[in-house]
Amino acid sequence: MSTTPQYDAIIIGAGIAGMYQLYRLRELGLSVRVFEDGSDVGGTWYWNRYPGARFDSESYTYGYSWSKELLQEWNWKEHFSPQPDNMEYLSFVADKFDLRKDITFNARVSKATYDEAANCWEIETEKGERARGRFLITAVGVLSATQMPRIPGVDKFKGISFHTSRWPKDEKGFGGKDIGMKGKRVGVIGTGATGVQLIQEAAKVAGHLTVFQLAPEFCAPLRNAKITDDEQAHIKATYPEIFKKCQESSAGFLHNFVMKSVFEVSDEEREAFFEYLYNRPGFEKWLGNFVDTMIDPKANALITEFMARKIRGRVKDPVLAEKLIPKNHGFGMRRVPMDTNYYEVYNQDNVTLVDLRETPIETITEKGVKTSDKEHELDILIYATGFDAVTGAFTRIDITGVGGKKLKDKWADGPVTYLGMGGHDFPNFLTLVGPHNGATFCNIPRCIEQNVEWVSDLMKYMRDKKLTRIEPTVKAENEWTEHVAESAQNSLFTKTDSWFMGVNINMPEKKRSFLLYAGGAPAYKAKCDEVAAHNYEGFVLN
Ligand code: NA7
Repeated sequence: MSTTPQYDAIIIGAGIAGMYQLYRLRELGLSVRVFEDGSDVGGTWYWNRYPGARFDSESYTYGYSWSKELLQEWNWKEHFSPQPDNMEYLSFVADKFDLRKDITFNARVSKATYDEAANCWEIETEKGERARGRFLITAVGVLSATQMPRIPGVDKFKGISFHTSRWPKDEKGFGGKDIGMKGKRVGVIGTGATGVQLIQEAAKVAGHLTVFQLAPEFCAPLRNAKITDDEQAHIKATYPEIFKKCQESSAGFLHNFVMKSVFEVSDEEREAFFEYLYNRPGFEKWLGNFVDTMIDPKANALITEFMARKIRGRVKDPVLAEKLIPKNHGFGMRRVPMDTNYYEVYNQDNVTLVDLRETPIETITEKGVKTSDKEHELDILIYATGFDAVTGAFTRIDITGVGGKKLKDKWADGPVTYLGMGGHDFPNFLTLVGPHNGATFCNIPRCIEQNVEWVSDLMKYMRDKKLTRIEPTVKAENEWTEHVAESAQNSLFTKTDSWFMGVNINMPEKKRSFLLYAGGAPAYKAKCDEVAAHNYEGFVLN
């Protein structure tokens, strides 16, 4: 008899999604085991401990909404909470709901195989631990598969060096370790949302900071602030309204697009509104703008020109300013990094921008970075080079479905999914925040809750009806996959290369296809609810 432990459900990942899914399934009385690569809960906030890491979502829209007690007990300290506080919050949740007892830590799942005869999944960790579960629920995150650059010599550098998502832990607290940047020659490769957050902190302490920039992003001011006692009381008193507003917005934020064209207002009104947005906190200047700025290239050109002007106003050296202004995409067509004095760091004497389009990196050396013109000697070299986004966390696990079919092969030309929740030939396999899922373009915890609740309702439905197997039909997944592509065609996201489109300079083999869902969170939820109301239409259940 097999000694492999058997559960009703196995969850991969103990981040925000995995933690809540565990809680909900346990409430249903199911036996659940979570396997987590890290040594604690927290997912994104466990791994990304670099200085400057923080929410770009308003903190009080980011926390879990499902426990009134938790909402009242937890005090967010800042409007855009920093990583150590976020990790502390998730640890507090894990303690409060006693989640850790059902989680195996330091357990990276390397293999998951569907056993047709037994109608269950068997997972195996890198260390060889095995477990079986009727359902396999992935909570592996959208940006968790760390991607190092494909540059010769990455293992040559003799100084301190790592990827931002592998920043060492501060053993005493919830944040990252002080790696001693003070006074040192620090290099950062990558200027995405992560690089921007790190650069603005490193510039405060480094003896000299060298930023290696391939292509700039359009950054916009975060405008963070401490939460006052009065604000705290107001937040706690108005949580239902906050979450209602998020639920009604297109991407789960407090912001919603202005549903009129930028061309319906005068030049003066438009300029005043852009200026107003620029001075507002968070993503409002992106997601609270005129709706056509994200759809119509002419409308987008107006906000793009405004943002470029702002950069020119913030960077003293006009030549440098031009290097920091994206020329290959408009504002908001890629993920907008939120900044706090990012552009101003380039006015400091201790900061140098190396434009890799002019002087490409040839190799990493023992001493630093060799570009086409010189060797930049460094003490510390940080890779802020991003992730194998959205699909990477799946394809790095050897996932095998019916008849030996591999998920990696199924997604070779881009993901094919039903509701971003799984696909044909992979029964009882449910992908929280998977590719094509509404939660991928969302204030993520808001949509994670929708995903988890939908899966939990499904589990209850199947148990009540004594059903044990669920699998999407080919028709349903093809229709959804087409719908995902169509929803993106109306937006400007598809008109530029970004991780939204599966484009990664370090992964030329990855096919260009839209990995997210651009139809909006309310439409996604409505579709999921409709599917459930029609006895999980599009799935075969037995
Ligand atoms: P991103 O947004 O993917 O940014 C990665 C950055 O690293 C980006 O500037 C890349 O330039 C750069 N990069 C990648 N490979 C190289 C090489 N080989 N050489 C030089 N520069 C390179 O990742 P982040 O971690 O910043 O952010 C990910 C998400 O996390 C973010 O959107 C938030 O939602 C949170 P490129 O863009 O290819 O020109």
